Amino acid sequence: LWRLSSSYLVSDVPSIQRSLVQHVEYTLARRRYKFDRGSFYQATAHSVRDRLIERWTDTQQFYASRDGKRMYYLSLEFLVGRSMGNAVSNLGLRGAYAEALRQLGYDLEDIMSQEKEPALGNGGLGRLASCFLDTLATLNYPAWGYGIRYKYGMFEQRLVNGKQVEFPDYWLTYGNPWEVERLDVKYLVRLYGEVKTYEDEQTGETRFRWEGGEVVVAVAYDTPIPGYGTYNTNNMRLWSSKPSHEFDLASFNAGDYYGAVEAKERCESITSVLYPSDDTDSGKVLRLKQQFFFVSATLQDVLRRYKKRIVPGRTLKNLPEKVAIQLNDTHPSISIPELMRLLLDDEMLPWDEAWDITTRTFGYTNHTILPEALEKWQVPMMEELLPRHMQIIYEINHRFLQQVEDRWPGDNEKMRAMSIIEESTPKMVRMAHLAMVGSHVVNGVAEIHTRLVKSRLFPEFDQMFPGRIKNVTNGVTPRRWILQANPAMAGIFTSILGPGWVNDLRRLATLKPFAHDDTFQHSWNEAKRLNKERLALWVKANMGVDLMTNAIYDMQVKRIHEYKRQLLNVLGIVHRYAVIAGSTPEQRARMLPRVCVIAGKAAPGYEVAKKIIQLACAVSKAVNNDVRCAGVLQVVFIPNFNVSLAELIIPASDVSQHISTAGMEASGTGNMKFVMNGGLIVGTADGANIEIARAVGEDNLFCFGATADEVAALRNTMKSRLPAGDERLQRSVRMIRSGVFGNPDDFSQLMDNIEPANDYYLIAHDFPGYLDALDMADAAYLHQPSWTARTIRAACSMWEFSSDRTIKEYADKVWQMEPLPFKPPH
Ligand code: 26M
Repeated sequence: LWRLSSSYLVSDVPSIQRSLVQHVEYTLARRRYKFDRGSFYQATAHSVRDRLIERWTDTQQFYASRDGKRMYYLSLEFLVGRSMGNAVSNLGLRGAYAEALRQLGYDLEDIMSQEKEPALGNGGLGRLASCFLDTLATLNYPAWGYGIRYKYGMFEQRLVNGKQVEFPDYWLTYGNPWEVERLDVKYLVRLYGEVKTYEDEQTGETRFRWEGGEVVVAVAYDTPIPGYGTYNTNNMRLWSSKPSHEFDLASFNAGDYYGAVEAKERCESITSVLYPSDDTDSGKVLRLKQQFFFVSATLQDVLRRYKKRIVPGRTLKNLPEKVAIQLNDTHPSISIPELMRLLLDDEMLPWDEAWDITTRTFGYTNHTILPEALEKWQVPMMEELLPRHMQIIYEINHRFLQQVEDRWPGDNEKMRAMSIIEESTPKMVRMAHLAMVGSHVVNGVAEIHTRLVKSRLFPEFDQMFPGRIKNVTNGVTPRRWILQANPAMAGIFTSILGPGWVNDLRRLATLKPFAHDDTFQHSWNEAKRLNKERLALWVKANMGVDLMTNAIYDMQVKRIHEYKRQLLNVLGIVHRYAVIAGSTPEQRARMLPRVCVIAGKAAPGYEVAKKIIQLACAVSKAVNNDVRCAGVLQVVFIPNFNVSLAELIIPASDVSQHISTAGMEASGTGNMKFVMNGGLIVGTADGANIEIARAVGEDNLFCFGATADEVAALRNTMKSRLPAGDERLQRSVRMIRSGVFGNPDDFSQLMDNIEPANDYYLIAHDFPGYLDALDMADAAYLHQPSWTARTIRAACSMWEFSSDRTIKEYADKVWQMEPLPFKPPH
């Protein structure tokens, strides 16, 4: 068998074409047919998949044969985006596939656009997880992603009468050629039930066993994650829930047919839908079920793999030497009591040993300090769903509070503040405290954010566990965010540097001396123009709007949230509109033409965010239909922002806005993507903006607004001493309130919220500085050769924001893990 299967697929053009035709005939079962692009996409995907699978199974076999340390990235979200472009480029087969398709009368780009992207994440946190998987494979780290295979991903956003309407995203309609269903890899997951106590026959100690309740089956779906320029291909394992057979029998025998069917449906519903909120904790029991379901299956899988390798003298005590588990926010933090339960109740380890293993295995990444986003679970809910875990959490807390008492004797205030249990009615489990106590490293995602985690979120913990909180600034993968998204610019880099820059972004720095070179500038500007035209074409085809391409492209694309201040952007646009409307045709002819792009989804229940979208659409309509704005200003709200649209939008930008109220955006990762693609930032001193400014030069980031420390002070003084309003802001508010953009009642709440007494996000406070920053950017842009030089130098200074740097830092500071490159057999 081995000899028969040990030959590898050939990937020259004729071989690829044969494989395409075979898949059309035998996989899609279509013959003598003129097939549409959708079917041809399917055939191409299967052909590419075959080539991934060889490398994937080889890599996994190789990892199994070595005794390296492995890392598991646990995340409720992976925002993978489309796979085909990534796969052909990471395999080094883009040229071959393009040619094979061309000869058959198809265009690779066009075929790739047929792919429906899996949207198994909300935004930054989920996309970060996917960038990390790309880098982990590229750098040959033996690492897997674990998550949930939601049937319905992030909702599809449509604009109906200028308002967001959500539609379900059933992304599996035409199947998913990138995954392999592993019907043989399945685990039982228990929910509800009760805890039985019994006496250990040998030691006489009291032991616990969790029994009864409902048992659900977790089935594995694996997706290969190819590295760029390496043979290593990692795995992303997503779990899907199915009813279990045991469970069937019990219910059906009880004679309640309908009840039994209903219960089966409930099992499948666990992995039905992604929660579409990235800013508030819903506290819903189904969400807790999702978390526990995927954590339980994952830990069983991880322990099974660890135990399969038999090494003399090795026990579970050695687990942290061979396994690192990273928790992507608190969402998978039920892992901590679950691993404790497995070690205590199944493996019969004493508490201290189990706790030592657990804390040395886990690392926890914090992505927010916003109180409303911090996960808490009601104790009564947890007691019912996970009774044994609740006992264990109480025990963890009890022992932890003893340590607090030792450190600060008699300080009840410290105990109350640090306790894992919040003494409210009902009592709540604070998952961030649990994750903090149960991990050996806790990291923030940008320098300022880590500083705030230490000073505001966990000050007492930072004293108690000095050095446990570390910073690892986020990064994004240059494979997707430069090479794939911006072929025009990537082509320039490759023509000068060869392809090596893609996994060594430092090399771009050697181009900085050419920033003023005429030919270099010319091709750089050509690339930007091409990217604007590419976007304009899409906007025309999908929205019917003719965008100017000779304009400055000013963009803000990200989830819609009050703290991200899309409202500040819209108010700035209204101000610009007022200025245009009040000027003479001669004055207008001298203005810098501008295209403003806004895109992003609001959580379905977040009314204020939805109103902001409505206002943006209303302003867009008024501006685009006003002849006075023709050739001067256009505004578009692009619907259904997702990874594929980001790849189209970002490379077309000249300036992008990252204007959160300082201290509120943990890092941001869009900011990095824009600068890498030859755009500059208008932004606040928040998140990774601060580090980006340091890397590209402070004068290349148009910074404004209160700093994080000032924000805190301002919020306290504002209510007593109201600042004088800015005349320009007041005029914009008056326009909105007077109905220039439709029924003012729709926007009265938004306008009330920015009255000085209510202005929690400091929109009014930062407005003048914001306009100044935009003016600075415009002035800089008008000086074209120097603008081009700035964008070149900035883009070529971004190496530290490659997720390659980020992952090396995690490997070093958190995982203590080495690469394990696999040398191909041919
Ligand atoms: C929580 C409870 C119930 C349902 C959903 C959630 C939830 C889901 C996603 C909460 C937060 C979620 O994501 C938060 C997020 O995306 N944070 C962003 O993380 C990025 C990567 O670190 C940072 O760059 C952003 O600044 C940060 O906002």
